[in-house]
Amino acid sequence: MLDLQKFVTTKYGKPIQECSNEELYFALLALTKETSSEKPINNTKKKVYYISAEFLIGKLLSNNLINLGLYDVVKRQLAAAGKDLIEIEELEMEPSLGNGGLGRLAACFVDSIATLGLNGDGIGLNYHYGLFKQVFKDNQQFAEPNEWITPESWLIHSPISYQVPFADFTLTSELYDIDVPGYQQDTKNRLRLFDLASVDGAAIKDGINFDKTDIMKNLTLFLYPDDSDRQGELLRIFQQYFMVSNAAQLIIDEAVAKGSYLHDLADYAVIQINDTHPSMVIPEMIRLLTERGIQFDEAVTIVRSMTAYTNHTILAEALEKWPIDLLEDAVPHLIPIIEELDKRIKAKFDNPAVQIIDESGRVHMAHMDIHYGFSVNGVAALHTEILKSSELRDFYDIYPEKFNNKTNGITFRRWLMHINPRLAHELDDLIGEDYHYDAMQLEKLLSYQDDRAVKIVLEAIKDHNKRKLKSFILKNQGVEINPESIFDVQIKRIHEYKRQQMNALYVIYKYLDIKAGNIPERPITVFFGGKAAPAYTIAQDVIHLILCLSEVIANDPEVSPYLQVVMVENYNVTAASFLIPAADISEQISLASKEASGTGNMKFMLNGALTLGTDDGANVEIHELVGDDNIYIFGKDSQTVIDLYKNNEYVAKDYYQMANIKPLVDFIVSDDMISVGNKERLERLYNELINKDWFMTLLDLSDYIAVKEKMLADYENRDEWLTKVIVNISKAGFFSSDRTIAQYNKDIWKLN
Ligand code: CJB
Repeated sequence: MLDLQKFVTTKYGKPIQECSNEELYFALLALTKETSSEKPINNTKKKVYYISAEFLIGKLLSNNLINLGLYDVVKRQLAAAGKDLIEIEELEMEPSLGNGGLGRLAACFVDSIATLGLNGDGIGLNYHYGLFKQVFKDNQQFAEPNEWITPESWLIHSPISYQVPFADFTLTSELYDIDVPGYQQDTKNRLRLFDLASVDGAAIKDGINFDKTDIMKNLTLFLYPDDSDRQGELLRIFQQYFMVSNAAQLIIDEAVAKGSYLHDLADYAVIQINDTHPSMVIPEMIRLLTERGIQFDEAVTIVRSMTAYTNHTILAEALEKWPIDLLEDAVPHLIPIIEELDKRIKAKFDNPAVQIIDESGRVHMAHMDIHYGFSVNGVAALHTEILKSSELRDFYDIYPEKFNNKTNGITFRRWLMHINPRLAHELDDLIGEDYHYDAMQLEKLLSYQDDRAVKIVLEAIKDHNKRKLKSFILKNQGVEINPESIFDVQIKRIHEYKRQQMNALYVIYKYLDIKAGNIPERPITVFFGGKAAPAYTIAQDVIHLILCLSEVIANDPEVSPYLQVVMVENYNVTAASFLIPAADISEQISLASKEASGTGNMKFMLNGALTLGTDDGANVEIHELVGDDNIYIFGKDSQTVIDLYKNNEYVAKDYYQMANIKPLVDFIVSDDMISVGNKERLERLYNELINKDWFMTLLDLSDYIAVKEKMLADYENRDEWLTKVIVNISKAGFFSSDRTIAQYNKDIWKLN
């Protein structure tokens, strides 16, 4: 049994009571690293390499303590000495290695791979300033470098290093590992982050602008550096190639060390390509194999039998397509390989839609992945069906056997046990701990759906979590919120297809309704959180709209007691861990067909919030699991939307002219708004909505308002609402990432 007092005294020569929280944080970091360093690395023959530009791992202390079985004892021993683990954990910097769902999914997956005892590492880059830190000023978003790496951290410097060739120079990599101990597992895996020793933060000028030409200094500074110019595009190619060349060299070395003679490489390794950022691993692996004496044809066969591709979006802009001349400037040695791969496809298929290099000389990474990998998967049932029937239809016709669905999932260690310990303990008491290992056991909770006592406890837990969120917001932003209000939460990357602007139009509706004298039964707090890509102007405008609305409402004494809008600054995993357990309403309102899956929707459901959403992504599966009575669905379905696009039939102005909609949209450019905002931004957004509205906000707005009003009314029937909450928690087991990973392994990786 752990004796934390002894550990701390040995380290600092004084007892826990006399240590600062900072000292205790570093003691716990050391203890956790030591404990996981004692675990052997999983070294079974075949291994999966999950290559991803993003790993949004969040703070690791509690998560690792939970997985190592130390959380409760550490918490107890600290408490006995008058110290609070939650306060200590605040001192940990959150790694800034991801942007959104894609990166968070990768983090959940490495946790689940380790937890299932499978041999698999994540491979990515060690971005020093990661995704930018978001700061609000003048009701606008500003981007600052996010300095998260401290001298002592989870990173373990490895002796592994590779040479990575580019057109004009060769770079020498460094490797940093982060241990990934699975939940109650004897072995561990690792997250492996490649870096360059010479990277230098001094290259940054103001905000997140930096000299894009000096690759030695900037290569791993930022995740998704601005690529609106040629130099920026080149930098992204440099980053992606650096990531996959290191990965491919590591994969070969590890396989050879275990006895592979390369012809049998696929018996030792399988690569999961997470979206198209890592796609260059295909030509790079072919290059390395041929360099090692394998014939080109055989190299292609080997690579095809060991690479699988996951598609995470149907938005064309998010699929990498690099002009061949740009690739030539960065990685000329890959060009003959890519051209040969393309030539073979052109010889076989007379269809422009499936070519790797298109007529304008762009290399379609997804197409290369599909032709030269053995598996293509979507991330929710609806998404995979859309890939097969429309987006990737021509590929599906050629390779039906390659297509499969893997509905996303989330790790319950973080998204239940860590962020909502009271709920987890209540579940332990009610249904036992089997669900820790088999999430489907949560269904046992269904038998309590009419249990008054359980409902009272659930309500008290929600109330507690609302108060915790209140302190978090007060501390971070100096804003007071009302814990007695209904918490309505939309947290995700800011993007037009996710339709934060529709939620903002609801807020305007509610504001005007209250002004007209209709006082809500209970106050409502609408939370938004999310970053907008610095080059995505309309997304910045949406943030501006939300921040202006927040100010207008806060300044209006007629409305502010009943309605508040909070835009959480620098939304990240830590903020999510406070927002999700406190939420009553989970906003999942993307335009149907556009959200590949969503994973926030799963986290909210597990923590007892009810979904207000479209039949999109994994919402469809949530809907099926909980039934019509336990979810609030609105809006046009995906087929209708797909047809509207196909026939070019949607005209935003027709909706704008409607009597209930026009005043809401017009409010965006009202004097009230312009007095606190930036006229140009507000007018641009207004014009975008009435003239274009590519993601059909106005199409679903009336229905959205009606269903949200119904939801707010239903909230007042506490007994029925809590029944719905119980049903949602009970049915969340399907969304465990342990289930998802077990399916990847059974159908794709075939490890063990
Ligand atoms: N996704 O976060 C991103 N970034 C991208 O560039 C493309 C997709 C998200 O991936 C998640 C994990 O699969 C999905 O749940 C989500 O719908 C998708 O937007």
